Amino acid sequence: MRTLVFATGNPNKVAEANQMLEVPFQILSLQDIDCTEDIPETSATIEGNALQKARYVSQNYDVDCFAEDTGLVVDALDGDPGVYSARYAGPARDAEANMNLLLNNLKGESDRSARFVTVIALIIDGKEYTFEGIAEGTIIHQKKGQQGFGYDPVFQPEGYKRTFAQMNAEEKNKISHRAKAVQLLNTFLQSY
Ligand code: ITT
Repeated sequence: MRTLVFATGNPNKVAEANQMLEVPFQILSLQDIDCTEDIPETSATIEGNALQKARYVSQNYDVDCFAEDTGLVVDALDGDPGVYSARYAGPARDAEANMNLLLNNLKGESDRSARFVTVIALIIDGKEYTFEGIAEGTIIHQKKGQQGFGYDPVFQPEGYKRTFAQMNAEEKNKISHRAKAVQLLNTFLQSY
């Protein structure tokens, strides 16, 4: 079976991809190819970061691979935190601090519209492809729910009265930005 490296340091994402993808490829992690260094993520866009990670692994390890980047784009904040979502409140990548800063910056703001954007960049047989998944929603005024991770407690997806953090993984994965991008990758690879 052909192999495809998922360029993420997060083993949970590899497991999730293995579950969600129904493709004739074995998905390998960075650990599987002995890539342990920090991969640069210095682009100014979500798509740019996904491509940067995939190119790094493709060029340095000579493998077919894909990488993903996700950001929360808030209209009233001119698209922030966007590509800087993980480190919005500082280098500690602290989810609570990130949400507190976001709620603070939106104080008194009536436009609460936002979206999660995931871009997957795939490099296979030397060619590049990107797949984008978007979940539209609003930023509520207080955190609600215990499930999920990151900004889930403050993000209420369109058409729902609950946040992502008030949904179980199965429910979130039917409508999430990441699930939509993975589904596009799935369809592409099935007919590759
Ligand atoms: P890698 O290990 O794969 O590099 P990362 O830690 O850089 O992942 P992401 O690019 O996946 O993180 O996400 C950037 C930020 O967006 C980070 O703060 C996450 O907590 C948050 N985030 C990503 N997906 C999310 C989701 O489904 N729900 C809530 N927050 C999310």
